[in-house]
Amino acid sequence: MSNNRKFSLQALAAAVCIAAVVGGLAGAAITRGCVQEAEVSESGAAAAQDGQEMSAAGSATGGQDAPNNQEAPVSPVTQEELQMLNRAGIENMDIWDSPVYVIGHRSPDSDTVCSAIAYARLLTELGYPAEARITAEVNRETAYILQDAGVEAPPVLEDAAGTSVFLVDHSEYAQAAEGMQDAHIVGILDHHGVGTVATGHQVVYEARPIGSTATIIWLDYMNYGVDIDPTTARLMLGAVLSDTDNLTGSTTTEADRRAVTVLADLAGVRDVGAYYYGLHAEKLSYEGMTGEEILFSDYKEYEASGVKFGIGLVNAIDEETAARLAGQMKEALAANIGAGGTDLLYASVGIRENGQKIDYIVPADERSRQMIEDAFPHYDEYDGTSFIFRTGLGRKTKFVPGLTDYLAAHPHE
Ligand SMILES: [Mn+2]
Repeated sequence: MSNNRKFSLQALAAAVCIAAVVGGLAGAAITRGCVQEAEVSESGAAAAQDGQEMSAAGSATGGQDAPNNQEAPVSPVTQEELQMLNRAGIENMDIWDSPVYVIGHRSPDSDTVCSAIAYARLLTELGYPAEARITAEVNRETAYILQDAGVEAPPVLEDAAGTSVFLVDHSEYAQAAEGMQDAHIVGILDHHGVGTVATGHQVVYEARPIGSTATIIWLDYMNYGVDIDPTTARLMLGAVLSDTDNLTGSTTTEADRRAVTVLADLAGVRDVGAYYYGLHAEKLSYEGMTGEEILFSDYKEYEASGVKFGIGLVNAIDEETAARLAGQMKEALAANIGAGGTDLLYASVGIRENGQKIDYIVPADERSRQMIEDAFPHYDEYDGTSFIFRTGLGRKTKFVPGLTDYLAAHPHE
């Protein structure tokens, strides 16, 4: 009895969480409360008890006007019902064309590719035929994850125009597949800032400030009541570990940590550390690649206050390697500034030493260089090629938000 009650209260708390997520901005604060309630069952139960007292008082007051309301209290939402309600929540997805192509961003990384595969499978299981697509060939790390799981890389979608697409891991036209402006977007699943993609029709739109898109998909599998097969679990595990740098990245949350534990178990991966080492070693190996290939291996473009800027992300094992990679990309940066309309262009080489993140920011030209001087004057060193930030300048957490704020405060004439 008490077990049942605790369970249904958690389901209720989860239902409120979903409502909060659907509620969008206003939901953000509530969601945080929900997670706490769901995690700490005792205080969760206490909080829910308060809720019951409140609703009891509410129905008593309402009862004076409508006596019938005193009878038959509304029963709590069960887990099965919650899953049914979540499924109902995507019923109006406005699909023109089947299958729906689930696709991530340009310069596909492991989260973008594996999330596309995992979410296409989820949609298909839910009765909406979907297929994963990618914008370009997968990188070495992703190829390793796919091969390890025995999965083929999805086909490249050359032109998204006229197709029904579900975006994962981005919501920015500048980062999206060719032709996306003329595609029919049915949904977005993301863990970045809200981008430029806009629709007039209703869409599935789910975003959370957490470590990886794959973690959101893991939550969705549970929310919709769909089992995760071992192969899909292995892909999602690789995606979470990659995007969170083995759960050490600044955007990592308890949700990501729990996802890794559960997905590793489902995938039969006993040594998560060894699995991460395998894919990480592959990622850090830029052997045989040109400066240009390295620069664009994890490259993203942004637009803020009418200024278009691009940042290529690279990881190095130590500072010596970072300086070497920076030098290797310098020429490619200079050759590519202005290509595709970029006003500013950078490479960002990250090193993680003793739990400390160091970033080498390599500007493509004088304007890009001056912008770092202006927007991030707190850099520790400039070695003639790179600005060195010894407390880190993460692309998603500091670099892009900082540059966006600076550009908004200093509109160029
Ligand atoms: Mn991601």
